[in-house]
Amino acid sequence: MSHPPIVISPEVAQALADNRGVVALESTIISHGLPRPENLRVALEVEATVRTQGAVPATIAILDGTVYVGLDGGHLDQVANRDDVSKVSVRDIATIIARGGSGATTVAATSHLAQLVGIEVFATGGLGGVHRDARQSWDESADLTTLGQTPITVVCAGVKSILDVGATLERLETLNVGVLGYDTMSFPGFYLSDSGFPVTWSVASPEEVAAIMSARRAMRVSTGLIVAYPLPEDQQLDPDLHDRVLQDGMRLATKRGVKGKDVTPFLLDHFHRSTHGASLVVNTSIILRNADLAARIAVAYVSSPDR
Ligand code: PSU
Ligand code: MN
Repeated sequence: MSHPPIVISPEVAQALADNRGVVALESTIISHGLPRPENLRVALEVEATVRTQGAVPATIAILDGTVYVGLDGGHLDQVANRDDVSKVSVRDIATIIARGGSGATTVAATSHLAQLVGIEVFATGGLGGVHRDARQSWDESADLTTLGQTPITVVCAGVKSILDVGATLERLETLNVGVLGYDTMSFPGFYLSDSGFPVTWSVASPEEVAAIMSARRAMRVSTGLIVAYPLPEDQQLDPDLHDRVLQDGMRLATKRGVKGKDVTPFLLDHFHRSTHGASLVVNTSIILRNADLAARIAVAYVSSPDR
């Protein structure tokens, strides 16, 4: 290959060298999770939010065979608007690189690449998990198994209600993935503030998360740590609307034979259409809030005395 497969932007490289807070950001959310043109707008706003808290954003994607950690405006525009950007999980990374292809990284692939270059905090919207029909389909996101072997702290609003939340939490326990509720004892349900499932541990400050990260490192606990950050109740999607749209979406997915990695993007798109944009507003607030908290955690972590 004539070019190095990983290019870290000068800003991100400098921040890592100087021990400043860096927050990894995924790109599947941009290419497959949000509609155009809001996707690019949100991607830029998320980066700005991270900067406001004194950290450096590192959005990760693969463009024409090169992994970029830290995207410039042109790169972000390509991820948002090119039609040949595929959804890339860990198992796809090497194939896309070798073929000179382009791909947007999921939570799994972003976590893998982030820890590879030494980034320890990551913000996203929602994780993948165990699908509701998993007993038949065996559909479980590689986000879970990857977090089971990747030391990274992921700030998210739980997993989407399109998934089996209880089964997902059980799998996270089996995989030794840490779960902390941030200012809550309930695991959030993405569009909804409360999934109805409790968490074991709750934290209330970035410093507390940073202390747990340091202790994990000292004890060689090398799995992921989820910081589950719910939307305030007055910002969540109307629960009745949510339940209706979810039922419809799942019926439609079955009827159209949507399978595998297309299921999540299909249901997200269905939500955005059927709620006439209401789910998009909620989705955007979730991502921005998570980016804000992740940046504060990244800054607290690099400043913590026992690191
Ligand atoms: N949840 C969201 N928005 C998303 C995704 C999940 O609210 O865009 C994306 C993330 O990139 C996540 C992926 O890692 O979907 C999970 O897909 P799958 O279920 O195919 O593993
Ligand atoms: Mn799947």
